[in-house]
Amino acid sequence: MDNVFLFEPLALEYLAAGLKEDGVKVKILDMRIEDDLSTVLDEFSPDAVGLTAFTNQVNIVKDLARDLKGYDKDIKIIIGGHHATVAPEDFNTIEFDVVVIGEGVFTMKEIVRAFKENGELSEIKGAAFPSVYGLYRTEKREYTELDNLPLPDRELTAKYRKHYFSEWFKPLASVRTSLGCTARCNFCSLWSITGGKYLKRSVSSVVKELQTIKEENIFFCDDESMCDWKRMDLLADEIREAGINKKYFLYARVDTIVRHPEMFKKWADIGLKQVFVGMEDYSDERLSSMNKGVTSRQQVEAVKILKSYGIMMYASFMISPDYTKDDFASLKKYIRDLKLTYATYTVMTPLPGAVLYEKNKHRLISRKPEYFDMLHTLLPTLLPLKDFYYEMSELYKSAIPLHRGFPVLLKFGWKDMLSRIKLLNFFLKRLKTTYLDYQ
Ligand code: B12
Repeated sequence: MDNVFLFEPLALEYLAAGLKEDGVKVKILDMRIEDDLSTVLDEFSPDAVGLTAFTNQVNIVKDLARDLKGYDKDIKIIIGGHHATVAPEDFNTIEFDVVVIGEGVFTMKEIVRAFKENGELSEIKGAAFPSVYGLYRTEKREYTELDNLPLPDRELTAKYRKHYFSEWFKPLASVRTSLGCTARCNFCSLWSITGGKYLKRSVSSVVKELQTIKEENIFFCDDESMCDWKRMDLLADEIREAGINKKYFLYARVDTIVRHPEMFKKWADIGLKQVFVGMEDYSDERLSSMNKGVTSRQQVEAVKILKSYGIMMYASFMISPDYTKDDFASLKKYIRDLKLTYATYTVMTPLPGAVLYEKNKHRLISRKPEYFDMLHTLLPTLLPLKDFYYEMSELYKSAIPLHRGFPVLLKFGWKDMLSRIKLLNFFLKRLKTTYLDYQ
């Protein structure tokens, strides 16, 4: 995936900004780019190390924590991020000193302060401590108002910044404007993490942050950017008034596009180039069983609206493990009828913290963290695995006909396009043989 998109480590930049406010000396090591840990440890010699991970990265951070303790057993290791938030007990191992649940800036500040002053860690809200008796959890920490957080510290990633990119945008910066979602899809855990709330920053604080960013391309690193359309309408006005000239890429829902086309027009005028849309499925029955809250009719309309404003739809479909060959064929026909120019396909995955996970956790065919990458099925497929993955790779290969996909690929430029085609070929081969991973 890191060959397809690599985004700045915004979580670490937030945490670092908070610590620097307290006079703590901080370094960010982006090990996706610079993997020489021992040199950094020799030079920087940290007292504490914070690690972040999604579920598919759990074993990576466990190995890292082991390496760190092997280097110096007194280094305090703090783990936070999405997986620590939804399944903290998975980090109940001796390598970790503290597990942080949820938003981490203030928790991290308090932890470091307690380490420095030999203070009482158990009084810090939103933390958990590994022990042989199980994870000891402190009182829950409510989500911080986003405007109370410092702006992320991008100076600490200055040397890496040219490497951050997504398919069409390089270099790319990320800005978080909100957290949570107003929808209640059963495959997603994000709305429940914030206790159902949609937290948002003020328009002025987002504009202030945008003014500090050098990159021309901006990804709005939200769970769902457009939920509060009035706020986003205002943000577009303020961005224009401030004379900010950038290109934007964000997540939006089909129903928001259909209900507020004029707001998308406004955003297209100030630089919105691409919208990632979770289309998920062609069938209204399946959409409804996911509690997606949109219909295929709305999808058709949303495609037309974005196209009419020259915004590229980055359509994402989630293949249910119960897909038959007919379902694959119907999805392919649907995508062709919609005249989409770009689409990606993942496998519907029960992610920890989601309703879908709670309902299915007893029947997972694997629990390997690495397989929570939305490409490995974790539920039994109706088709034999080999056929399922053959059909998946066929979708990638041929659902978008060449005459429609090619002009979009051309936007990469010839040189980049050739390397992209090579990468796609490699990916397709890998996808087709994914069934072998289960043997
Ligand atoms: C942007 C994003 C991406 C970016 C990458 C972001 C990055 N920095 O690398 C891209 C598009 C590349 C991406 C890819 C993927 N993503 Co993604 N992504 C997100 C999204 C929308 C926002 C993440 C983010 O940066 N938020 C902004 C920062 C500031 O917030 P934060 O990470 O939550 O950090 C705060 C706290 O968690 C805490 N914290 C975090 N780390 C730490 C560490 C310490 C020490 C402490 C104290 C606190 C702390 O404090 C932070 C400060 O505010 C999340 C949704 C979400 N809310 O997490 C999904 C999400 C993380 N992605 C998800 C998935 C599944 C994937 C993919 C596997 C999907 C795929 N097949 O393509 C890939 C995996 C990529 C990989 N390399 O392995 C899932 C993860 C589910 C899970 N259980 O793991 C999420 C939660 C979406 C979802 N609907 O469930 N993703």
